[in-house]
Amino acid sequence: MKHYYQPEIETAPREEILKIQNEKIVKQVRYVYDHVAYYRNLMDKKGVTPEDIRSVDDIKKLPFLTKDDLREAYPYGLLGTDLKNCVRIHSTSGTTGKRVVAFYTQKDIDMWEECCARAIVAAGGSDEDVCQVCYGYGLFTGGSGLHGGSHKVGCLTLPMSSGNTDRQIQFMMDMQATILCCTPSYAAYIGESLAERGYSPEDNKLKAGIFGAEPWTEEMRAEIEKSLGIKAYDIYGLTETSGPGVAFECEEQTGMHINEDHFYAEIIDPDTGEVLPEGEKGELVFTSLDKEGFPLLRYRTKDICILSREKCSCGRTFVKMTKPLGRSDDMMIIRGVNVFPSQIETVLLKEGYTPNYQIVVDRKNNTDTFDIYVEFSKDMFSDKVSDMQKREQALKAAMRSMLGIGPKIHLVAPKTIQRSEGKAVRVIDKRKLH
Ligand code: DLL
Repeated sequence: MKHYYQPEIETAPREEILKIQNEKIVKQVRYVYDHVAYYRNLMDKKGVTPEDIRSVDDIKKLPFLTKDDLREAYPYGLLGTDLKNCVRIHSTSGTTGKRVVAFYTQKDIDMWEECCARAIVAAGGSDEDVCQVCYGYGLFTGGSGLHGGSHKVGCLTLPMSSGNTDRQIQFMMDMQATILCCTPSYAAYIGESLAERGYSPEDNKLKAGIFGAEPWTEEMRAEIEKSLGIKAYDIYGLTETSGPGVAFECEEQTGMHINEDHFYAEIIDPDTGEVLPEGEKGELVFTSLDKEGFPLLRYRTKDICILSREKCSCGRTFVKMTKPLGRSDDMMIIRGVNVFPSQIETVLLKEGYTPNYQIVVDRKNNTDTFDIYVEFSKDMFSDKVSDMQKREQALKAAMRSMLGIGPKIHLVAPKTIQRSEGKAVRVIDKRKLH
């Protein structure tokens, strides 16, 4: 038996979804033009009027918004309604200049929470479930978003926020949590901590996890599923569009369905801005179709992915996006070679290492240095130096064959790399500080 939170829309025929999108975009562009002077100026400069937008096919005529626009318009320049109609803000971390502040009306919050409720139900959630939310609460959108979704589904909600792993485990066991929501790196840490306390995966009542907010590989999924004894589902979103729940995974676990009745997705060539045909890899761009407080049109996410409309066995008809395959600003260029952190994670986990690693890039004597620190597991340890050196050489060779360049590998003792309770810091690029 299949479960949906809003079956009429989640499984609607494509023509019906398109009809809803076409109706919404006409209204939304008019709304933004009338309420957001910053965007009106961009449209005027491009010579586009609201009358030019008659369907989603016309979206490509609209100007893009980027993080630079958000910075320039900070804090109120992209607000879509009077502040008195807004009931909340959320914000991303970062230094003041880079901070993104998004505004929400009550209608925006309801829509966002419904999107998260769809994700929870797609992961098998219902009012029978106990949903432990250990994304951070506060300015970060993760805690509030999944919390609101959990309420809508009717789960018993454990509003844990992030951190204090002992307490997380105590509540997980005592309250018999069945669904876990947090970043994948924190899920891996919880799995590790449970094992350390002598629990096996069967000892918890968890059945599913809803993990996102940072990149994670299929190898990491397998590791988490094993250590917690659950199915691990991906969830995607960003503060600029609302937060988690813009897209979510179903039982097929082959990409995330985008909530297309609220968000219109395009893939563009990040260099030219041209819209790419379906199936091609490029930068994801979102147009929110019905937001009031912070109604961004054609927002460039910098996330690189591929869209697919292939029929999904779950019955949902929403387009699917792959996991972000990196961000256009996440890619490192080391000695001229493009390197994505996800490639490194894939090699480490395939070679039997734990997901506890850190990548350090620096520049010395005009040459890039490239170091990977990774913990060896207890059973890998040998007190013979030559054994450990052999391991480092083998891992370096595996990296070289994946990346095209060989990093210096440092095998470090278990527990020496700092664990993350929210988004993990995987890369330290010291070159940027110069
Ligand atoms: O991370 C919202 C969120 C909270 C999503 C909880 C999922 C779960 P921001 O802090 O604004 O919002 O960061 C947004 O995080 O542009 C992606 O680069 C990255 N990201 C989010 N979800 C995923 C994911 C939240 N599932 C930025 N996989 C986005 C990979 C993700 N990257």
